[in-house]
Amino acid sequence: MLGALYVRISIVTLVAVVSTSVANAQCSATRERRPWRLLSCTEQTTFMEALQSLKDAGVYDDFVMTHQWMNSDAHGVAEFLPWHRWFIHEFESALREYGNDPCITLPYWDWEQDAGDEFNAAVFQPQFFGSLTGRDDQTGACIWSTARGNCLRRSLDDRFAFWSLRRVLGMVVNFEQYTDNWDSTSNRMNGFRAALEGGPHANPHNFVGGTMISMAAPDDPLFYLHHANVDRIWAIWQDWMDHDQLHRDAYEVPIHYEGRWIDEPMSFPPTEVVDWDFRSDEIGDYPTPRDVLNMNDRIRVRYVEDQMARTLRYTPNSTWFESASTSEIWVNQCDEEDRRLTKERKLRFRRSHSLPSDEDVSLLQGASLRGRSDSVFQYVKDENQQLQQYEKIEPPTPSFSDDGQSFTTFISDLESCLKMNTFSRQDDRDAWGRLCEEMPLTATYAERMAAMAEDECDKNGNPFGATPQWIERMKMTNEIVAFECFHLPDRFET
Ligand SMILES: *[C@@H]1O[C@H](CO)[C@@H](O)[C@H](O)[C@H]1NC(C)=O
Ligand SMILES: [Cu+2]
Repeated sequence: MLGALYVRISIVTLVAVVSTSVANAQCSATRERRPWRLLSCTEQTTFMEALQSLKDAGVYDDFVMTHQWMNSDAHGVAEFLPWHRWFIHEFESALREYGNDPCITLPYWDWEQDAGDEFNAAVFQPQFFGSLTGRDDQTGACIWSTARGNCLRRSLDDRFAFWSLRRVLGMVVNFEQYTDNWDSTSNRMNGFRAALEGGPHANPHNFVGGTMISMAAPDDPLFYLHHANVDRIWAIWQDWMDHDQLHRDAYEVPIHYEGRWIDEPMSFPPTEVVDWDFRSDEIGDYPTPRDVLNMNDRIRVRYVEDQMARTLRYTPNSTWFESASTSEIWVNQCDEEDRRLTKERKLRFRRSHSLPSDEDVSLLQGASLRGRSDSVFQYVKDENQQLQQYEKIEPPTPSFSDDGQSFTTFISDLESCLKMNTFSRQDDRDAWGRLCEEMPLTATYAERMAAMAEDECDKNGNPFGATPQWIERMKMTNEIVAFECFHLPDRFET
């Protein structure tokens, strides 16, 4: 009896101690955001629970309404990046306030790692709503409802492949300014912000589809993980361009920002409209873009990341990034069993939902999924009448006219091209041999080298994945390899 009482008291005491320590928890001053795929299963579960708490408290829906409310003040304009930086920062604060972990941070979805294998992205695993459709794929039950009370919709559309790492980095290193030098009152169609917004930011929205392509996109929790990644890419660009070293007063238009409103408080709905107060205690108002340009000024966020910086062979500012060393590869902490289940689930999904009808097939043929004109996907029926997807590469036809003289010249040029094939590595020899046949014979040596680099890029998915020895042998600098690998977004003129 006494024993039982004692035990009971100590449990009560323990609970009291735990809740006090939760309330007084000292989180580190800087919020460290990590990739979803690297969280442990427990961390992923904690995050899901925090989302649910936010939803139950009605606060989650405030964020959806805020995003819809601010549509034209936050999209297609200068504020796009700083506005979303603050928006997700506040969402993270809300997760801390309403969830069980007062020090929780927003994970990010580094979709560039999933480029080319979109359906297998770790974010679609069972711990993250499990479903590629927004419904439980066993029971069909709705597992997350929108602010308007409908079931979350997703309709994955693989015509919108994610930007690969090399494409994203190509954008990062090639845009020198936040915007162009044009008239500062019009909306910008060029510069880093426009490229990021219209290019790699747009594709995951379009790929996930459904709710994610509406202005109610924050109804889909993937929105926050996606935008954390967009924010991280902006931060990488800022760091790469040395904007991290600047005092807040030194930020200027058009290099670091665009338009006239760098010192105007950004637009968020007042507390009469939504309950969440978007004003910053520290600033005493809604933040200005300048307030959030430096990640270690009014906000304190640090991205833990294992790819971009390593790939650029560049040590990022440790105030902004915790980066893997050049030799480290970080692995997923969630267990193998989950991964296996996820894979099976996805296979099921592909069988039941995703295989296109015969009609779709003709539409999909010719669509370039990787932004490369020579790479198309083809759907073919196998012996069981199941549609199977194949990637088909159409080699360019060698161009020569078929009169005898040109043909003789072609053969001798081809032979001399093949004679230059002195590479020691079999891969390189194969590539060169193929290029001799595929490229116009008028191609210069440099053009062939560039094509070799491109070939390497395609294989590795990562220009800097080419070893230093390879680059040395190719007599190339990193910059040239990078340039050849990247497909920059089209630049529009107003
Ligand atoms: C790193 O970032 C901090 C904060 O923006 C800045 O004060 C510092 O100068 C930067 N360090 C380097 C080496 O650029
Ligand atoms: Cu948005």
